[in-house]
Amino acid sequence: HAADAHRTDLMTITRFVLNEQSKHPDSKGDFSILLNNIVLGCKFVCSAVNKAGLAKLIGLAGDTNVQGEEQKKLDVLSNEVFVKALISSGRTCILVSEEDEEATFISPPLRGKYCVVFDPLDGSSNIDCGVSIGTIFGIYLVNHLEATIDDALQPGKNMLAAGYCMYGSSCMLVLSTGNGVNGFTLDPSLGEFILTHPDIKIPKTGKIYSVNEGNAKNWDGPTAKYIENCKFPKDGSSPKSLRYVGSMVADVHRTLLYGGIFLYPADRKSPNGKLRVLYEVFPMSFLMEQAGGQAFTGKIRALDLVPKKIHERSPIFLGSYEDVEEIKALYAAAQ
Ligand code: AHM
Ligand code: MG
Repeated sequence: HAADAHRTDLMTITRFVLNEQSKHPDSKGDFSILLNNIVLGCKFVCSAVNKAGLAKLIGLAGDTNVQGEEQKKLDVLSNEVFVKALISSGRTCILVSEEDEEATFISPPLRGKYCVVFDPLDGSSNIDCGVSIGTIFGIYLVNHLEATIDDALQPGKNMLAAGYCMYGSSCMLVLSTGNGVNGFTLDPSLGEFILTHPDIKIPKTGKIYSVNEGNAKNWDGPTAKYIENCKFPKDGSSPKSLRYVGSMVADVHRTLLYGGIFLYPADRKSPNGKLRVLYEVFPMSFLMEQAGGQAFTGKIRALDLVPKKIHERSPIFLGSYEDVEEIKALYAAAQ
């Protein structure tokens, strides 16, 4: 009968977050309002991504529309939708987007207490071939009135919530408000995200590693050794499988559900790796820890990083607890 309840007693993401918030007696619903606006942005991007192939076919993308203005690229369009939805929520004070060089400070009367860091459309090189892409976001609380850039440069462990939305064969939003990880699937006929993956826990170890091996010639010793062990295990276990989409959201989502490890290490050409601390490394690390996994930079726990610049990068190793332990041991031994 549990399955039946599932089908008729729909736990939407809004209801879920309101439930969680009712546990905090002083909550005034600000977080739910903020989240609703993020959800709106995700629904918009989902619909735009689904139409992207069609739009191309009938000659819309990159073309001029009836007003004579050029059609916006999907990542630019997504960013505008998120920025406007977030500002209009009246609950934000600082926005940091991968698409905007500078942070946006919101002034009264629309100023609120949340700082939101986000990548509106990550993995954009995958748009034109229809491979999964996603949105990543993190939320901080700012407790004082005059927000400064330092309020966006907090360590990841201070995040109040983090999540991503994956635009794949289905549209899925994965969220943590610091109390475990839950996954919601968009029911397109209802336009609602429904709880389908309650309390996600990542397996302790996994059989998959996920990395861009094309960079191998520039890797450092511990990364190279770890990948060598994945392929030629010394302890008699079976080799791991390699899966790499090249969309962080898709690669991390699979890692979260199936277990294993995702790596974007440093290499000689990019000593800080590729991925951005604020809106890629931190939210994904937060989710991993909340699901029982780990996230490591090659030096420290990823969530302990204190970024100095909003678009800073860091190497990242995240996934199943035991798999990340192994790479930590290799880096410790190389010290
Ligand atoms: P983007 O922000 O330009 O889309 O780049 C970020 C993406 C991540 O989604 C993905 O993990 C990574 O870049 C893949 O990089 P690479 O092509 O170097 O393997
Ligand atoms: Mg990105």
